[in-house]
Amino acid sequence: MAEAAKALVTRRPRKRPAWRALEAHYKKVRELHLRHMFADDAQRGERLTVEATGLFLDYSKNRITDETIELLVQLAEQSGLRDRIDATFRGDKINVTENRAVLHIALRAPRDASILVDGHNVVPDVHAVLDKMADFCNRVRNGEWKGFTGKRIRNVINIGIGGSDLGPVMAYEALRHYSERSMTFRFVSNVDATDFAEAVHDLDPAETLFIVSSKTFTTLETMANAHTAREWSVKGFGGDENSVSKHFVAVSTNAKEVAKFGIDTANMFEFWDWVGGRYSMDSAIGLSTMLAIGPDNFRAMLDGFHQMDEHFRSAPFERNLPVLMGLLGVWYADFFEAETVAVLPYDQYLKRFPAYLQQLTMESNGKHVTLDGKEVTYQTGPIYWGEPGTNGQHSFYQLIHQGTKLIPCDFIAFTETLNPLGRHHDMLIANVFAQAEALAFGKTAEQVKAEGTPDWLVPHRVFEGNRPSNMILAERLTPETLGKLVALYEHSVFTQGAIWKIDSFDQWGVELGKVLAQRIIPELESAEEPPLNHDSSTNNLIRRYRKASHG
Ligand code: G6Q
Repeated sequence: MAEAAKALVTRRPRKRPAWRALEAHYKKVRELHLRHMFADDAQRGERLTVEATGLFLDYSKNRITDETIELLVQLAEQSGLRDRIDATFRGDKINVTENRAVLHIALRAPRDASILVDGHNVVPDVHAVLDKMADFCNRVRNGEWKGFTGKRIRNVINIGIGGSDLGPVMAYEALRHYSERSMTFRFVSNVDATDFAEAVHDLDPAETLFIVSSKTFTTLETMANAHTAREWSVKGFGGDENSVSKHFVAVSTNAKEVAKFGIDTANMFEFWDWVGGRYSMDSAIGLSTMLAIGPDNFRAMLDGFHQMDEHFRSAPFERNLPVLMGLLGVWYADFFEAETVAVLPYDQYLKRFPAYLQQLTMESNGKHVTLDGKEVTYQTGPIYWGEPGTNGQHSFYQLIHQGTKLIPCDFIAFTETLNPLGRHHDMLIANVFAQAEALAFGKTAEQVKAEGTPDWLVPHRVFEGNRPSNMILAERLTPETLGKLVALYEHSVFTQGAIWKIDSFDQWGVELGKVLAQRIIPELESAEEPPLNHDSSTNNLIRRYRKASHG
């Protein structure tokens, strides 16, 4: 990088010339209404669109002008985004606080690619695990892998939490259409025993396989559930511990702990410390996904991820889907001061997609200091939330249309349905288009009056409009499309992290949660009244619980 460019990158984000220019530019744009921007520019709805890898993004209903995009792209350049992308794909340790490379892109690299971590090409390792997973999945799916009593496996339960749960759950739901319908897939994450109890209540241990998914294999919730599962399973075989090897497999980076738990490491599927939990659904953590949809569909999903990786790496910023979406997010978070983003998939199969994105976006960019440890002076990651349409329309959309908060929306829809029944799909798509239109253009007092509304009611029925949204359209929800969609958001999060100069790949807030409860558990369980040294509220709550549960 040229010296001058380097000097800009080292500046604090708000001191970059493009950020300053955007501050001035914002003052003009905030006064503009989408209604007028569209009226003044007949081509806007066609011009402000990008299509790549089969995903079409219409970003014309955003509160932007051509100049906004130019300035945002300059901001990306002045933030060193190009270098950050190259550093990531090169395997540099860009996760500085954990001194780790960030290489989920290697999980979907083709066999002949070479990506080095400390001089070692990790791509053959990735494919060796994928091949092992495929072989295992084929054997379970065709009945060759039998349970301890010789019955075939009909039920699969993934035990994991956070990144070891949300991706598998989301992908299973999203790709259910492609799943092996003769098998049942369930997911246990919560340490609340209800989660486990409900998951197994109607299952036969002889037909049930548990996948214990944990990068560290030390996570409290997962280990508690895994031990409970082992007791439940072994009991089903009259206490015969030899059954474990037929009914438990592990996905982890920690072979030692896996062996200690009693799972043969031959039945362990490996991944690596350069895969972050929330970026791991396409690693061995996706074993339940592969069991459900089969190895070929899983590889198609990886191919979708890879296509988006290549687009992100090579497309110019102004035509780059993840970069554009990331920059628009920065525009709303830092200039309009929007606190949240709603993700609204108009596809029932994507019902867990917003929950999945919550972790991806908020765990990655919920940070308050820069890479060099300085307090940020601007907003970082917004709150992501959402529900599938059209359901949300009958509840919280009210606030998006007429509330006092600005909520940029990402609509996601498919031109073809996987379940063509009558006119359902046309009705669904009519709704998503209508919502984006209504949010942008609203309804003026004149229009409301012209409908014969009495004067006193007019203000209540006015829609201000000027509510921004993106529309992401794809042809069909396939494994490949899902891979592209997830990678789109992964790289959009990355883009924002680069602008905000934060470490999008650590999660100290989550680590904190992992240790906090450890101190209180013995205080709840000890037979003797324990000395308590918390604050008076926590002490009181502990005493109250002890009294109630110890009788
Ligand atoms: C993800 C987070 C977190 C993690 C879980 C489970 O990025 O680090 O959600 O995935 O805490 O951790 P284990 O896989 O180690 O059990």
